[in-house]
Amino acid sequence: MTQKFMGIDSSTQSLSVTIIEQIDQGDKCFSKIIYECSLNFNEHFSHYGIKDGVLPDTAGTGEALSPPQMWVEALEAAFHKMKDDGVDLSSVQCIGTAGQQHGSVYLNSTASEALGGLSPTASLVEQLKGIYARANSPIWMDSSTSVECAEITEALGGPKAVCALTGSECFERFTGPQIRKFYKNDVSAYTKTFDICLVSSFIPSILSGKILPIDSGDGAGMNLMDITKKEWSYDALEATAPGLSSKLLPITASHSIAGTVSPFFSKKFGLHPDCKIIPGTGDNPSSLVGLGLVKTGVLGISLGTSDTLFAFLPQPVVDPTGQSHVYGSPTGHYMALLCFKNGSLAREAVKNQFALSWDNFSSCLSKAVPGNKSCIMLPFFDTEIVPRVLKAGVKKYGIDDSDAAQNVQAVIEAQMTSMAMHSEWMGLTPKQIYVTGGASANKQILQVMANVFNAEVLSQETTNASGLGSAVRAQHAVLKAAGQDVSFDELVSGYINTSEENITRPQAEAVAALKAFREIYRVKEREYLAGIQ
Ligand code: XUL
Repeated sequence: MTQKFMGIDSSTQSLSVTIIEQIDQGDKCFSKIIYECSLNFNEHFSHYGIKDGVLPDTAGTGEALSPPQMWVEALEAAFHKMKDDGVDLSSVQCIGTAGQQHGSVYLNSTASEALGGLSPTASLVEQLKGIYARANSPIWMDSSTSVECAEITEALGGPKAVCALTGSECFERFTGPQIRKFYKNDVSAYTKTFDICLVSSFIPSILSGKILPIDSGDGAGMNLMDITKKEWSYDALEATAPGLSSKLLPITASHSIAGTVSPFFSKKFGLHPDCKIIPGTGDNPSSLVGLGLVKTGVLGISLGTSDTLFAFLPQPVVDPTGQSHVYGSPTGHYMALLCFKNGSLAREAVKNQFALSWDNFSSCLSKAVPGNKSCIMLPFFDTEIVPRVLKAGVKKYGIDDSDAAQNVQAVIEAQMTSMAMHSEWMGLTPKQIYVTGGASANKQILQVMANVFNAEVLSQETTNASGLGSAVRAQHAVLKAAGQDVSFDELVSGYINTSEENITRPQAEAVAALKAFREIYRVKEREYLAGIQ
């Protein structure tokens, strides 16, 4: 017997779908990816005026907004694409979703009815255009809420208190400070807001035709959830904006079943009316599952629009440096995460500056002498989250601006070194790192990673662990509801390719050179940060 499960990942620059098939053979079952597709926002939805999924920050205030209607249009377009590609959606048992973290969608009093009454004869975009109390959604790239972060921090008793309560200090992109800014700047629109969703709860709300709760994985990225109780913290809600508790549904567990697919999707695209929907989670918690990090011992790195470094935690452990976050893991446990904003866009900036192809970019790295003769780039092409840099500006030490190879090497060595350096507090010396995200297909980048971390690096057949993780979460929820006690560990074990040719091993000489490089980088970064205080 075969069953299918779908994962949808609504990320910054694209919306992607992953379908897995479970094949039962006697008392054993195994699963594999049978379909993937991705719709890039620049390519398909530039009519929203976005670049790389985000509206231009014309005022230069550090705001990063995206139109929620673009995500709606992308969702329907993905179903049209699956239909055109001949995917049989009738055997999909359950859909799991993931979204870029922290981004919020503000719905008015008409949203519930509009979602519940969607007609298959009209488009989603047409039918949902009136449901917003705020036209554009703040997303994780936003750095405009320092004032609100300070206000919430003070009300809650200081940075350490906020971190102990919510799992993170107040960060500009987190949803709580964003809600506070919205309330302060447009109290009338805030008052008209009936429901606040995260991107990760908005997408499954459309699929199920009813507003669904936020899960504890992504809820932890708001500075609003009590991290140990996995419930809203009323102190944090009060410190953020009046009446906020009435705009949020209670937090839910990621592995519950939240509903079934709405008639819009079953009638229009042939999904079975009993196809289940589970609560959405953040793209990083979803990647944790997709990469198989359901127990300690291995580190995960995602090289996407943001670069993130994460690890499974059985219990919440707070970062003494205040730079990392504790989020919920979809397994019911926790994860530690560091987020670097200058990920793929910084790599692309260097590639574009020297008009390189990705092949040229890689060959620059393959010829590089590790440590770049101590030439250093601090790659703050945009503002940065770790370390906190609120004004963009690339700083170069000893780098020749006309030397493409030196710049390529400098940006990659800086990114990997920064990740290793800022995760030292975790005290992990991983033997293996599992990687995902678009740039995880680049072997030369993985070689630098292996050398900087002195660890083996393994990738997957898919570069979208978040979509895969959501499909696996859907599978787990259905098996659990049917009384089959299959562990996440069993479900995820087959997706990492452990064959010899997929392992990028550290090279002893390069490891030593990059260890020395890390100390020089540490000094330069400290000096730079001291200079911008
Ligand atoms: C994590 C974060 C980013 C977004 C990108 O805290 O801000 O990784 O989730 O999608």
